[in-house]
Amino acid sequence: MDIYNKKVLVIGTGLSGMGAVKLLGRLGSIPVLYDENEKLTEAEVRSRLPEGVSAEIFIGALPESLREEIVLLVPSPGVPVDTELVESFRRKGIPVWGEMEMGWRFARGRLAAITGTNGKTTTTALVGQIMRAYYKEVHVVGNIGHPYTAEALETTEEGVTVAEASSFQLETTENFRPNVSAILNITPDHLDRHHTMENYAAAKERIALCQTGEDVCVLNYGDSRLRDFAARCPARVVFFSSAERLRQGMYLEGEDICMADKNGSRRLMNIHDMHLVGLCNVENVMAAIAVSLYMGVPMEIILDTVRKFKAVEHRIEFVGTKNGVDYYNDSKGTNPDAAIQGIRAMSKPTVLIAGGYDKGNEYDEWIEAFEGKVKCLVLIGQTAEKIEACARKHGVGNILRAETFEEALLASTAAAAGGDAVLLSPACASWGMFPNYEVRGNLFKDYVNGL
Ligand code: UMA
Repeated sequence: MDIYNKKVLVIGTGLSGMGAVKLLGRLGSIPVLYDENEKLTEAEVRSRLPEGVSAEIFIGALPESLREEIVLLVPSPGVPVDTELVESFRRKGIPVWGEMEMGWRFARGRLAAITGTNGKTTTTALVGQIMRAYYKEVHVVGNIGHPYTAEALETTEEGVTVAEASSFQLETTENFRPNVSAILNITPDHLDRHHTMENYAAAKERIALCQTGEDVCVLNYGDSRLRDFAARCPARVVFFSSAERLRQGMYLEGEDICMADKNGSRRLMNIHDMHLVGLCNVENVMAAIAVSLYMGVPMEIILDTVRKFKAVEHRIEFVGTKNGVDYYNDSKGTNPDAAIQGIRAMSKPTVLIAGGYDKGNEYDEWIEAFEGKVKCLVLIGQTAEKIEACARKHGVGNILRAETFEEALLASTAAAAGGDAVLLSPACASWGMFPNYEVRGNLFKDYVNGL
């Protein structure tokens, strides 16, 4: 497709939109940047344009006349693709390529792409670190916070790229074909955007849809949906399992991570030889080992890097002990399933700060996972009422509601005594109160460090 000197519409002026504009500018096409947020100003958006790139900018409304000139649409991940705007272009046969498709089309070298409801950032960061221990040129991109589009033209045939792909980014792929893909797990999340579990799972499966028998897809054997997908998956499937011994693949036996292949099975490492904690992280590590192996890294380098790797920020991150109370930042617990891992990792009576943006999730399973550990639940945001009703139904009695995040922090400290833990693990996205979960987590850490 020829986009040289042609107008390409980029929707959204956040990280991903700016990455797309950078790529389009360097490819010689004419980026048209559009954002629906009327509070933005053209001057503010212009000040964030990548260096040396110019773009036409429209805020709030898109002129009808312009629509005829657009040859390609690049929506940011946060932009739903079932809207009238996107549909109107689709009806005219205009391709809709999101960040993953655009990045992949213009990148070179080999690609490992990782998705899943939970654990994808940790796994991507770990695979990135493993690649860096072996290869000279490594790019880590995508949902992890560095748009693939911004990096695509820096890649060479010798390089390797590791991409964290969200369901939002996979919804807008067409020919996207990683050499090695991984789907870690699929549990309910983002149902406000995808509407049904089937749509959400279908978006995730798109990571492997254009792969062939020359490629590898790493799947979680413990996830029945993914086990079913294996039969339809066009790539060679490699399973990992934390629950049962596999005849082929990676599995956990007692406290050992093992691998079985045509040469038999062998123990790779003990789970206590790594810094990551929790069964979810054992699964992330098994997936990372499999992905890295099929990306060509020798096993001893993989295991050496796994042993050195520390947890990523905002994921069950220990912040410090203040007045005998342990504070943990799990701001990345943005859905009930992720937050279950957060509360499961606590061993002391816990004051839990939760609530936020309503993605249409149900909270029963998460609240059942409290198992009497939560001595006080401090709720914030849009979901506070829904969570409170659900928690009371499950017999959680001590619930406080806070209007602001600051109020919630002060209330959590007041509710905790020496020997307790305070955990920020919201089970909800931060949107509406914060731009992203990093800002939420950093505010929590600043508060704790200032105590
Ligand atoms: N906008 C519109 N119309 C809409 C929706 C948004 O114009 O209907 C505009 C907003 O006004 C805003 C811009 O789009 O100006 C924001 O775009 P965005 O929401 O796609 O955010 P970006 O800053 O571009 O960041 C995106 C990802 N964000 C989302 O998926 C919501 C980032 O993932 C990602 O790191 C980045 O691209 C680079 O790839 C964040 C995330 O929360 C971490 N991801 C979700 C998750 O992990 O659960 C999927």
